[in-house]
Amino acid sequence: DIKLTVNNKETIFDGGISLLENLDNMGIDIPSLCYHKDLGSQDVCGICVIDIDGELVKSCSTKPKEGMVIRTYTDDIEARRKDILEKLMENHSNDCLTCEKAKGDCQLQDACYEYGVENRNSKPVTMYEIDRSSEGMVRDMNKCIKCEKCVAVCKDIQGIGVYDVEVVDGEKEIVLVGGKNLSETKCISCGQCVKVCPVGALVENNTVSELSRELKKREKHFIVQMAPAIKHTIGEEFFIAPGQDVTSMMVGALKKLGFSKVFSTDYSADVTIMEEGTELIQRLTKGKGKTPMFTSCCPGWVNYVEKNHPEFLGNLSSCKSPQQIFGALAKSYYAEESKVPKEDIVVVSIMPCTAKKGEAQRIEMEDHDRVRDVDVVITTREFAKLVKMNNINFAALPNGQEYDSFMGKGSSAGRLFGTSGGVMEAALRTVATILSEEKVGVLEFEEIRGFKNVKETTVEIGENKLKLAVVNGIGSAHSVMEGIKSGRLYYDFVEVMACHGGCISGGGAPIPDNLDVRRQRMEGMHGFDKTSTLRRSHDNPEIKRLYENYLEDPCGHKSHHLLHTTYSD
Ligand code: HC0
Ligand code: SF4
Repeated sequence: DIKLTVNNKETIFDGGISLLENLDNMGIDIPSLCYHKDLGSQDVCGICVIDIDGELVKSCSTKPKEGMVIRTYTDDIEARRKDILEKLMENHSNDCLTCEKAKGDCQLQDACYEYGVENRNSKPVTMYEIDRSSEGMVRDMNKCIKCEKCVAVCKDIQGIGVYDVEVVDGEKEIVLVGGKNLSETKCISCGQCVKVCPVGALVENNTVSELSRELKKREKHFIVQMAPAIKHTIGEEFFIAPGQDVTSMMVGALKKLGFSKVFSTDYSADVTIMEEGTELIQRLTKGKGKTPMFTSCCPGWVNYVEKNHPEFLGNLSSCKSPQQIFGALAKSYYAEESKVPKEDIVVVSIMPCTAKKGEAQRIEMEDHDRVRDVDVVITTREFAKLVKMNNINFAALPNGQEYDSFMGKGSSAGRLFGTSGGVMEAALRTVATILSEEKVGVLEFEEIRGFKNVKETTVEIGENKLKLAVVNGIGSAHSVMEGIKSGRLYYDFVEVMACHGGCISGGGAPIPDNLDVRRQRMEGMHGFDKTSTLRRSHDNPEIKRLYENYLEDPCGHKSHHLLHTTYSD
C-alpha cells in the first residue's frame, strides 16, 4: 500500500499497478488511446499525462510512489492533451461521417470532442490503399494512430502475429507480416484487433447499411437468426448490464425493422448437437473418421486449421456451424413448409463475430442451385447501429416477446454455445443420453466452464470413457495440436473457440470488451441455463418436429446433403 495525495486528498494506492489503473479504480477517468484493460499499456500515445509534483508524466507507465502529489486535471495537462490530439488529427482521414467506429466506438473522436479539437483536413488522407481483402474486416491505415494494440492482441493473446512495428524512413509503421494484404497473411478474421483499435483503422466489413436500405423496400422475405451470445451482450449498447438476457427486446426490435420471421441460432445449435453428437459416436465407436474430433462451428478456428495445421482438417467435425445449418434449413425445410420460394428468402444473421461474414461467403455454403445458406451477416455492433438508425428505443421495448415458430425455440444447451465450453457441455448432455441406457443426471460440467486457456475433463458414459478438452482462445491451439501430434496429449473430442471466453467476446461484440465484462456475460449465460426448463438439445420439441417431419435421422441422407461439409487447405 502506498500513501500519496490525489487532487489534495490523501489516498492509498496499490503499488503493483500503474497510476492510470489506480485512478481508474478510484473512478477518475484518464483518457488513453493505447491502454486496454486486457493488454495493459503500449506506452505510446501520451494523452494519459497527469501532474506529479509539478511535472507532466504518463500515468500508464508510472507506478505509485510514497508521498507523490498528483493532480489529474490542470491547464497544462489540458494543453498537452490537446496538442497530442491536434498532431494526430493532422494526418487523419476526414471521413468520420461514414466511419464504422464513429458511431460510438471511436476513442479518438470522443477525446477530440472533449478537448475541442477539430478535423481540419479538407481532403481525405489517401496515403495508403484501403485493404478490403478480408471478408470480415477492413484495414485503413490512413486512420491508424500507431497505438500498437492490434500488434499486442494478435501476437500476445491470439498467438498469430499478423502485425508488427517497423521504422520506415524514421517513421514508425504498423506493418503486415507475411503478405501485402490481410487475406495473404495468417489472419483468421477473429476481429480481436478490431475491438481494441481505438479508431477506424480496423473495422468490421460494413454490411448493415445496405441491409437497412433493402429492408425498407419490403420486397423480399427477410428472416433473421440471432446467435446465442447476442442475447447476453447487445444490451450493453443500450446501457443495460452485461450478461442480461434481452431476447424479448431483440425480437421486438427485429419485428419493428420489418423482418417477416424472427428466429434463433440456439435452435440450429440444437440441430448441430444432434448431428455432431451422432458423428462423434460414429467416429469413436464405429471407426468412421479421425479422432480426436474437433468442433468446427467457430470460423476463426476453421480458418486457423486451414492456414496453419491442414494435417488436422479431417479431424474437424463435418457438421456445418449453427449459423450455416440455420441458413440451409431456412432455404429448404422452412421454404417448403411455408411455401416461400427459396430464391425469395433473404437469411440475415446477427453474429458477435467478424469471421462469420467470411464463413457465409465460402463456396461450400451454397446449394446446387447456387443459393447461399446465409445471405447477410451483421455483427452485434452493426445490429445496434441498425436499431439506433431507425430510432427504436431498445431498452423500452416490452418483455414477453417470443421467437416465431418453428425455427425459433432453442434449448439452453444451444444457448451455451456462445460461451467457452458450452458446445462441449451441450454435446455431452445429448451424447450421454444416446450412449447410456440410464438417464444421466449430470447436466453441468464445471471443469470445462470458465476462463482457463485449456480445460480438460474425463467423462464416463456407460462403458465409454471420454477424454475431453476445451481450448479457450486460439492462442492455446498450437500447443494443444503439437501435443496431440507428438502423442503427449490424448483426447477424444476437443472444442476450440478462437476468442477468449467464446463468442461472448467475438470480434463483433460490444466495445468495451475486457475480462470483467466477459465474466458478467458468461455468468448471464450460465444463469439462463440454470433456470431453464429445456436444458438438452434432443428434448427440444421443435427439433423433434424437424427430424420427424423432414430430416428423419441425424447424420442421415438428407442431413448429410444439407448440413455437412468438408474443409480444404
Ligand atoms: Fe457463436 Fe455459434 S456459438 S459460433 O460464438 O457454434 O458467432 O453466439 O452463433 O454458428 O450457435 C458466434 C455465438 C454462434 C454458430 C452458434 C456455434
Ligand atoms: Fe490477428 Fe485476429 Fe486481427 Fe486477424 S483478425 S489480424 S488474426 S487479431
